[in-house]
Amino acid sequence: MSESGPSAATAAEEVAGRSRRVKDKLRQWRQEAREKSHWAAERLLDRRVCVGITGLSGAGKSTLLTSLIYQLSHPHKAQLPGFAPALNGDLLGAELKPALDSGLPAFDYAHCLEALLDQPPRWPESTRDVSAMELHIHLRRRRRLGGDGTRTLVLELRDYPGEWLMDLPLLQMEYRDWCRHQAHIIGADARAGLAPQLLAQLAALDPREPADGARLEQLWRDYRQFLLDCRSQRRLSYLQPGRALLDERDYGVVPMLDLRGMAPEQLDALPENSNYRVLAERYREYVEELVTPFVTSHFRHLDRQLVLVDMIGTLYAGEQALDDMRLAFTHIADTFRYGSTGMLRKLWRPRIDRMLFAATKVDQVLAADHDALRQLLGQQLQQAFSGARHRGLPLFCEAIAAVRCSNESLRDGRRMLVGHDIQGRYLGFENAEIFDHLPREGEGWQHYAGAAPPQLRPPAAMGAGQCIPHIRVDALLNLLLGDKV
Ligand SMILES: Nc1nc2c(ncn2[C@@H]2O[C@H](COP(=O)(O)OP(=O)(O)O)[C@@H](O)[C@H]2O)c(=O)[nH]1
Ligand SMILES: [Mg+2]
Repeated sequence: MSESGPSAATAAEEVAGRSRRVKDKLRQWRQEAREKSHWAAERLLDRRVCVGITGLSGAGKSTLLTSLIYQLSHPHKAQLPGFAPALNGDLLGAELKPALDSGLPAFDYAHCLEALLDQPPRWPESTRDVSAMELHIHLRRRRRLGGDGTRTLVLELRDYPGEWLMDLPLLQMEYRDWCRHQAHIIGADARAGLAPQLLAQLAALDPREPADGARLEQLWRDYRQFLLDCRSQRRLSYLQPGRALLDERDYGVVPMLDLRGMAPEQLDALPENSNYRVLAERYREYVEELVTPFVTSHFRHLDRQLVLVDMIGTLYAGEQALDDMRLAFTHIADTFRYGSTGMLRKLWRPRIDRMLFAATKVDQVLAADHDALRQLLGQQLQQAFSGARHRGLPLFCEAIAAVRCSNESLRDGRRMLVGHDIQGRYLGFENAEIFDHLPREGEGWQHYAGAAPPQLRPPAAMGAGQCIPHIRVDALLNLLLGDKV
């Protein structure tokens, strides 16, 4: 006998509800699969390319993205003779769309552009997080037999802090390896004299002793400050953990600088509450919860990688700063090394087929120095990447200004740069000449010491519907997309 009454009705409703949910889920899966296969097909057909844009804070990522999107979306105003579709009149325009697939927040183009075009113009506010967007670039397709058509190239742009890239080497190191790595780096000249007390404390931390929470917290605060000082006072690049420089969360990842005489088995056998085990656990958490997901959900989707470098700032900061930048490049090269070991290999078979480095803000120096800057960047890269069997990954380098803020003028027979400083005051200056080779001896570096060019304000004429002036952004576009258009 079948049941009747309210309870039977509820059961029937429940069954119907469940089947509806199953159907919805199936529909959603089918939709996702369709989108995914559409996405994969686009990629196969060379209609989609995913480009990662990174660089340490202040390298110029947001500004370049804004300029790049603006140039491609306004082909009639842009000056992009080095980018063939623009020169040939085949660049029809571009539309910005959210990168729904990525699950990442959208890049705030509207705000960044508003700042640049404001009266007086401003720089976009600094951001320290990852963002993504899609730029649908519309191109004219010329057919030999006449009757032109159009096609669209989807350029997916993912902007993330270069500080995250600096953490990739952690994937290949256990905590004890990282401690030794840091002891080696911290012992070298570049960091000498910065935080002698803290470094002595980190060396004196006994791995066996029970951890004292308050003390470790203080060490973390001091270590974080040390990293910030390495960046602000010495302009160093290779700083870990990278996220310490981006926010104030308590990551608690500090290196023990003296593990001599302790074999790995001895360290692992220490009690759970010992200094070593507690710090090793925090390190493991940092790597597992932050570095690994960055690679699996984000980094491994990239087809191309653009790294922006403040080469001018680093060069004028001196020899140590430049050496540290090369150290960072070497470790980036390592992560691309063919057959890299351990975690990294399990996580990631890079499909990146092209890697570009660009020195930014070159409008801060005379045009005669632009090429020397590119040469210097090239030399740094060659040294860092030589020996890395990075699957023959092709490297390219450029020197650009996303927004050209200066002009050249001749005064008493000397070339000068003229522009406005951040307060809007008109100024003229000459930069210390850049040579295409680095000084051999320490003394030669005097030439660059303290000669860093001033920070400039974006030019005011842009608001009046003119183009955003730039330097060699078209050449960069060509390296990035020339073979796809
Ligand atoms: N002169 C000049 N300065 C620039 C240029 N691009 C960026 N800057 C400066 O660099 C700062 C940081 O740029 P931003 O794009 O925010 O860097 P991000 O932190 O990498 O996103 C800006 O506030 C400007 O002062 C450029 O093309 N020319
Ligand atoms: Mg930014």
